Amino acid sequence: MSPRTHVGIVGAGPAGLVLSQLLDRAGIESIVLEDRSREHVEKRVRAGVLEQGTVDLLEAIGVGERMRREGIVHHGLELRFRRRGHRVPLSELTGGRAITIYGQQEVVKDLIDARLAAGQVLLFDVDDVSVHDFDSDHPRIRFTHAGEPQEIGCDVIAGCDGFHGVCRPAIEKHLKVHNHEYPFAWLGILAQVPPSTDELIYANHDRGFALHSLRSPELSRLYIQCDPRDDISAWPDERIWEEMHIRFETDDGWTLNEGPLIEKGITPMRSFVVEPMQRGRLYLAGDAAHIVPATGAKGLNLALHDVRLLAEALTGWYRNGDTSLLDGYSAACLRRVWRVQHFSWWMTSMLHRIGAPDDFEAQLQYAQLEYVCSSVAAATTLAENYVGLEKV
Ligand code: RFL
Ligand code: PHB
Repeated sequence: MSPRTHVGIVGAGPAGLVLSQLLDRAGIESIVLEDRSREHVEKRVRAGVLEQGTVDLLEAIGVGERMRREGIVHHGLELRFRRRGHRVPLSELTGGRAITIYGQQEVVKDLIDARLAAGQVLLFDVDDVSVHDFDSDHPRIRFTHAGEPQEIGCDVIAGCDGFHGVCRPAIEKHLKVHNHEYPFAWLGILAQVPPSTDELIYANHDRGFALHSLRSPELSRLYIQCDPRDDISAWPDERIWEEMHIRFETDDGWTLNEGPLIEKGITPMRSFVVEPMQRGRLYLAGDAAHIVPATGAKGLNLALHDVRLLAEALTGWYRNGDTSLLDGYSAACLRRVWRVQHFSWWMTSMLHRIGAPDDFEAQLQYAQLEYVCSSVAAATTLAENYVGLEKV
């Protein structure tokens, strides 16, 4: 007999771990399967900006304690162009809402600790994961663990295995796929140096976009737009800093602190959505179903919105057999997915340079940036989307 659980969750990223935690609190069992090691998922440097709603959710599920202590709350951000900075007062424009800077790998660490402390089954280093029979009432997940082939029977499979996972490909022939690749990528670094700014700086420059973010009072996180075909070896540390200095430079003598790099990598920019996000008893959540370009800082936040809806839907089904929320899961998620896709595309288009300096596209970008920085209505549009819309 293979072991059984209510919900078989593929992937221990933010989506899979939060789903498991939410289900546990509703008395629904789950097993989480992850193909990488615990050390790998706890060290993977990715997102850093948590919306107010994400912070509230993490607090509500009992994993907010360290985030409250170590997370840094930001009430504004800077748009920098034509060598000048312009502050967007996020909180002032959104009735006091804010963002919190707290690394995704810290969120993942807190969630893994909570899952294991609650005695939940969370298997790392599994291989050959495959999903079966989700068109029936008895879905199964097969995998290998410690060299042994294994199978889990469950009521429902949650595909939380990210963009390169196995769950979406298992149903992709039934889905409509929207894919838009941008002609640029981000080169991201984590540097051991106090941030040169108190608030995030999004810079539009003739040589391309640059972003100054942070992780702590000692750690800076910075990105520059680069060619998606670039190899990281073409970017020695000195070249990266030189380019950053140029793109962030202002007329009022702002300076950029340099320090040793702890991490660097190149990430392509794409917008991707599949519809619907479900097939039979297989439900996709997070990056498995959609990717947004990182300029809006939305991927992790959107992933957690999906699993909140999925947990609510599963809770209704287990409590009273009501399938209405499960049936409407994809449609409910996609409303926010498309809002966030639009915002992320808009931020990306406004800030990245594709053609020549001062060409038609660049002039449109400046017109839009000037508008956002001079009109309360336009600034509010940016602010309310950036901190996260309450209702979509
Ligand atoms: P994840 O985090 O990719 O987790 C999926 C997990 O599934 C595992 N997996 C498998 N497990 C079992 N069997 C298989 N066959 C499997 N295949 C894969 C993987 O190892 C992994 O552990 O997806 P999830 O949970 O949906 O979370 C999504 C977020 O990780 C992602 O959207 C964000 O990181 C995006 N993102 C940002 N989001 C924000 O909200 N704010 C930000 O500031 C932000 N900045 C970023 C970002 C992503 C970036 N990169 C590197 C893509 C900055 C960057 C540079
Ligand atoms: C980050 O801190 O990693 C970060 C911040 C803002 C973004 C994307 C990434 O838009």
